[in-house]
Amino acid sequence: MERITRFGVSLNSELLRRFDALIKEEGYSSRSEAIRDLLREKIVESECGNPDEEVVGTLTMLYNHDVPGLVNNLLDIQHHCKAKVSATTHIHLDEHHCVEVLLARGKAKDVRELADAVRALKGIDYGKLVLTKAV
Ligand code: NI
Repeated sequence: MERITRFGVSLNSELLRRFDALIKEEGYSSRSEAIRDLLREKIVESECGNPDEEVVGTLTMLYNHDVPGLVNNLLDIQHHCKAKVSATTHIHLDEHHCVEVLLARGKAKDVRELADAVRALKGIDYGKLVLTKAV
C-alpha cells in the first residue's frame, strides 16, 4: 500500500491566488491533485533529461510529401535508428501535407537522435518531440 505524506508549503498569497484560479480553470478538484501532477511533470522532465533513461517518445510531424525523397528518407531513418519505432499514425491533411505521429521507445539519447534526424530532413515543416516515462 502506498504511503501518503502530508507537507506544508509557504508561499505568497498572490501566487496562491493565481495558482487556485489556474487549477480551477483546468478542472482540478483539489490543490493536492494539481500539485501531484506538477511534481510528476517535473520529475519526468528531469529524468527524461538523462541520456540513458528508458523513455517513450512521441514525435508529431507535419510535412509535405511532394518533396523528392522525403518519404523514403523518413522510412529509412526509422528502419535504421537505435530507438525502436513502435507505431506511426498518418493523416493526409490536404493534397500535399501529411501529419504523422511516431511512437518510439529506447534510451532518451536514441529517441532524441531519431527526432533530430527526422526534423533535419528537407520537407519536414514541423516536428515536436515529447518524452515520457512512468513515475
Ligand atoms: Ni499523407
